[in-house]
Formats: sequence, C-alpha cells, structure tokens
Amino acid sequence: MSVPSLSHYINGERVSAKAEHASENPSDTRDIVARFPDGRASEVDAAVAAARKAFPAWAESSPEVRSDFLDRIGNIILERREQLGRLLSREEGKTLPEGIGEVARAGRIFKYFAGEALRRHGQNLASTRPGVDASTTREAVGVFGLITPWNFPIAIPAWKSAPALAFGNTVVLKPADPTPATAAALADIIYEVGVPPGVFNMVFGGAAVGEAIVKHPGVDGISFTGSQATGAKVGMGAMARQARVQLEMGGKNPLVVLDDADLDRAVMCALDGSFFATGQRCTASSRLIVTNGIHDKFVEALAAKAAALKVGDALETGSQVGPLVNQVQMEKTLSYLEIAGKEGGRLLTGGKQLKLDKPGWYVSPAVIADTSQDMRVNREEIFGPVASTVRVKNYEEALQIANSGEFGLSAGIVTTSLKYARHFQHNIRAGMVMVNLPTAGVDYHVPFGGTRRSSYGAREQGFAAVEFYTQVKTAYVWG
Ligand code: UN1
Repeated sequence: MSVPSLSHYINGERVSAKAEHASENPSDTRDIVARFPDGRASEVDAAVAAARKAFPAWAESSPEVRSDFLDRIGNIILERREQLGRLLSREEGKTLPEGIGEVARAGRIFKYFAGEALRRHGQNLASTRPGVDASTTREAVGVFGLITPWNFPIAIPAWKSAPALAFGNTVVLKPADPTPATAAALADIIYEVGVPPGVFNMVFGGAAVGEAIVKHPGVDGISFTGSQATGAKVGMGAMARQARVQLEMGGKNPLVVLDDADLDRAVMCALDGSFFATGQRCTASSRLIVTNGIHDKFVEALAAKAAALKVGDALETGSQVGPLVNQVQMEKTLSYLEIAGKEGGRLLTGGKQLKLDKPGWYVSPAVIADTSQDMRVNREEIFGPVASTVRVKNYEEALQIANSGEFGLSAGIVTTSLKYARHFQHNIRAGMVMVNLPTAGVDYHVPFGGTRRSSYGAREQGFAAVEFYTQVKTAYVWG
C-alpha cells in the first residue's frame, strides 16, 4: 500500500510541501500511516491571511448556512465512523472501539454546534434610564488559532473548530505531530462539504508553527490543549499581545474510593479511568485514594483485573489496551515506574514493556500500591497506563489528599453515601466531579475544563463554548 503524503490546507487548497516527517502506527512501527510536512512561519502567514480574508463573509452569512455545513460535516463523520475510527486507532493506538467511539463523538459535536449556530445568545434588558433599551448580542471574534493534542486527534479538533465556525469565526488549526492523518481526514471532510476557502485552514508542524500562530497579530484568539509546560508558554505569548486564550492542560485526577463503595463499581471506575485509552487522557484517574476498610480488597481486585487486560494491537479484535503513542511516551511511562519504585511504591502488576509479535510501544497496565501524595508519581502527570493507590483513614483525609497538588481537572468518588458524595461534589477543587463514574469520559454538550494548573480561560464545549468563541456587544437605544 502506498503511503499518503499529506498537505497543508490553506485557502481551500491542498498546499504540498516536502514531507519531512512520518506518522507511524504505534501498534506496529513498520507500518507508516502517512508522510507529512513541517510547516514554516510563511505557511502560517498564508493561512492566517486566508482566514482573515474569509472572515467577514463567513461571520455575516446566515447562521443557517453555517448550521447546514456543520450538520453535513457531522453526518459524514458519523457515516464514516468505522473507516475513520480505523485510521485513528492505527495512527494513535487507542483500541478500535475507542477509536470509533471518538469519531462518533466528533460527529456529534459538529451536529450539536449545527444547532448552536442558530441559537441567539443575546439578552434584552431594561435600562435604568426611561425610554432606553439595553441589549447584548454576541458577535464573531475573528480568526482562531487552534492547537490540538494527539490523544484525541479528531474529537479535540472538532470541539474547538465546530464552535469557532458555528459562531462565524474562521480557523487555523495546528494538529499534533503524531496524528496528522486523522486531522487531515477531518480537513478533507470540511472541504468536501464545500466550506468556503479560507474558513478552515490547517498547517502541520511542531513548536515553531504553534509559536508562529500564537504570536501572529492576525490571530484573535487561541485555544490550546496539551501539556502544562507548553500551555504556560502559549498563555504568555497570547497575553503579550492581548489575544484571547483558553488553555486545557494536564490533570492528576483523584478517584476516591470509600469503605461503603460497591466494590465492582469502584474497580470498574478505576480500570476505565486509569487504563482505557492507555491512560493517555488528561482526565485519567491516576491517584486512587482508598479508605482503610476497603483498601486491601479493592487493591487486590483492581490488580487482578488490570493483569487480565489484554494489551495488544489497537486494530486487533479483543485488544483492551493499545500501545503508547510513541517511544517518547513509552519511555516516560517506564521512567515514572522506576521513580515510583525508588520512592517506595510497591508495584503490584504490570509496568513492563511488552514484546509482542510486532514492534510497538506496549506497556502492561501498572498498579502501584503504598504510595503517598508527596511522591512524584502522585504529583506529575504520567500520561500512561499507571495507577497508584494511596491508603487513607477516612473521607476527610481522602478529600484533603484529593485536593492536594497543582492540578484540578476531574475528580471522582465512589460511595453509596449521599452525604459524602454531596460533600465531595461541593468541596473538591476540580472543574469536573464524577460520582460513581470514572474521571474520564465526558459528554460533548456540557462544559469541560478544570481549575488551577489544569485550565485557563473560558470552559470548552456545550453552552460554555459560546463564551470563548464570541464577543459581547452591549447596545443602548433611545428612540
Ligand atoms: C474524556 O475524558 O472523555 O486531552 C475527554 C484530554 C481531554 C479530553 C478528555 N482534553 O484528554
């Protein structure tokens, strides 16, 4: 099979450039998914110029026009979910059911925002002055630079570009390096439905392209999902020129398991949150905080289930955990396992590089017991299939530990007690709280985001997206 060479999308055209990089299948690195170019600042300039030129007509188009485009994009994504899911899983390494599920989510996101495009988001208010009307309208902002990660290579580009486009903005997307083919498939669909040239542009590349977008005076807003370190730089760069900015960064999400929890439910939540998508989710449960009475039973049951998970080629039927996305992520995961060992953690299962019948970045799901909050494994985001457990006396101690650390994205509690569930919901310092549910796996029509070092700026998704992708105009009228 010939390997496709991907092109940037600028002004409705495929712009080819020397394909300097290859995207590899992490399940079998002999398989090259695509070759793709490394963008330059000049390509970012051209993409921003195209997006600026397209902006006025797109912003002024009937919301029905934008709604129809988004609906068609969503329908095509849903129709092709099998094929796109296969491409996603082949390129990113999550299992095929997870890949298809993510594609379906992307399709639904476009369809949701097809509806939102039509909704009026303004308010009418009585002025304090008689005879005066006060009202607000929400207007398109301009050009948005979208910088997206590899772990949700279609859902995150969808959940940033769909609201941007719905509300009349134009877009320059920089997809993540490891997953260019999945992003290119989305761009192809966007153009297939006839979106006008320049409305959606995509430039491949690494940090230099990201930086060029962030610094570009023609970019009005930036939405970023990725690591905390890069996010901090994106934020500084945007603020240096007062561009609006939204950052979604890491998590170190706690899952609290109380004595009164349903054991099976607790194990299911931990297993899903910690190991599905190979632990490569910013919402993954990585700190399992367990009270004394259930601790040993829970840890033993979790380790047994984790050991039984079938790690394998993402595209093979029966695989439950795919590989890490690349060698860098695999080595990072293994290095944290070593650190955990040195810090006194007790590895109960997994944590080994697996040599299957093909070259891939496989690591067996790891459960590390007897860890404490001050250990690096409980403070730094690993982004791999690693769960550590912390034993606590009671709910109060569990809450205090769950609230420790720099991040505050998602947090979960497994309990049958309404009192503790409710208290946790109100007192956990996190943007999302899950009761008897895994910390990962979110709906597409409700706000997404965290507190502290996890997020910055407006929430994403659902009705919250209107905040970021529009600007408010307040009108006073006397007459
Ligand atoms: C989910 O848990 O369903 O990058 C979504 C991430 C998040 C998305 C998680 N922004 O992992």
